[in-house]
Amino acid sequence: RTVDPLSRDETTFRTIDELAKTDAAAAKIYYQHGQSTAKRWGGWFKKIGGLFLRMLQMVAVPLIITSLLTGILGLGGANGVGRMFRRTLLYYVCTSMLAIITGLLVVNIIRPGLAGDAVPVAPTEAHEATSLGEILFQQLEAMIPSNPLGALTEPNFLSIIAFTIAFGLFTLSVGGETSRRIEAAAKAGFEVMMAMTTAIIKLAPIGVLFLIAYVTATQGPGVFKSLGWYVLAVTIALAIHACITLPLILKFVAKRSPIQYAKAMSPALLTAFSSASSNGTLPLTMSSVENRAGVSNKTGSFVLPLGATINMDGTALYEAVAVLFIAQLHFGHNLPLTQQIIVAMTALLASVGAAGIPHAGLVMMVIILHAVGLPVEMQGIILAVDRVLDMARTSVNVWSDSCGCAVVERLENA
Ligand code: DAS
Repeated sequence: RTVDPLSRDETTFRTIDELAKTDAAAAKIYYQHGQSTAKRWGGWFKKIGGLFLRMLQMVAVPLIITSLLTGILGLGGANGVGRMFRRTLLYYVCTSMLAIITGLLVVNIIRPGLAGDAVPVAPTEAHEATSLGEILFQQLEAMIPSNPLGALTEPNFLSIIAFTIAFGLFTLSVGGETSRRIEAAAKAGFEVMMAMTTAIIKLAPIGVLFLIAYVTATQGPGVFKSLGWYVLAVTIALAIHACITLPLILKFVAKRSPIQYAKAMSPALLTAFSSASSNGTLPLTMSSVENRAGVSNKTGSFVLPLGATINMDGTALYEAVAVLFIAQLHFGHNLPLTQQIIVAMTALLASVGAAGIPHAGLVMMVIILHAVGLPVEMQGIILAVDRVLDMARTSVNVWSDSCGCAVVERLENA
């Protein structure tokens, strides 16, 4: 034993188990000693890895605003915000909420954050937060910024997303030159923000290295076992949504054969998987939906561009699962139901605000972690597996947009 602070004269030990108990105590002290070293180093890992997360936070707000405005103002050319818009929006909200509920069910059943033997960072007792009504009202209040510019500096993401949507819709209602000017500015801004975000994402491997080192140093290697369960939970939830929920909607609402429709959309779905970018896949999604799935140009050119920006079932589901996983890791227990409702509502808005570019869901994760009071560094652990999950959730995003075309077309012609 190199460090044996409890060593005493051997003769004092009367039985083996007393020796074992002493060994265990010595080992425990050694482990804690090791832990405190790891914690000290972990501090530096956290600081350096945290720089990468701060850069993600830096682009989140301008990316949300330009992406949302570009998506909404893109409707300007189409037939405005009439009945088709309302039906399209209803489909988006319903399918995104179904995706989030599926994600929450799976992550509450599998409980990936508790599956490994990771050391919780801040073990606390599960406690019910304030009443459901208060929670819901707080969320509603958060979406009406008393000072929109102030919301930018907090940042209060829910307010920013809600205000940007309102600004976009009112810009559409004003129309004319004003609308065209703002749309041009939004598009230009979005291009710049995409370039900046892509450049930052290139630093991800370095950020991942330090953040994984931090999480491992502070929570022990058991955290990787949890990570495996997390990937499984996201994959199962995405599969349920893409292979059960959406096909049921296709079959019973759009009256289309899910298998035929999926075959028709396969070029777009495969491209979405490999590129992890809804925006990048959009031209192919539009041509597949029109030329292979037989949806009219009028519907496709309305539902898809907007959907690529604000309808992201895969991302919404992923945000809900990831945040609950982080909470399980952090607190050592599941979030209470009222907090899970905050996660659900924030995940919906975060998926609306997420841009259709690689790792957009990761950038938006910061919002929900803020909303439920979790430290942003905890996000570090899921950075390592974000790329492969991004490919899967982007395919689900595009698959949901494609199904949306069939549903809206059916409702418009019913
Ligand atoms: N990659 C995003 C997309 O293109 C989705 C995400 O990052 O969550 O849809």
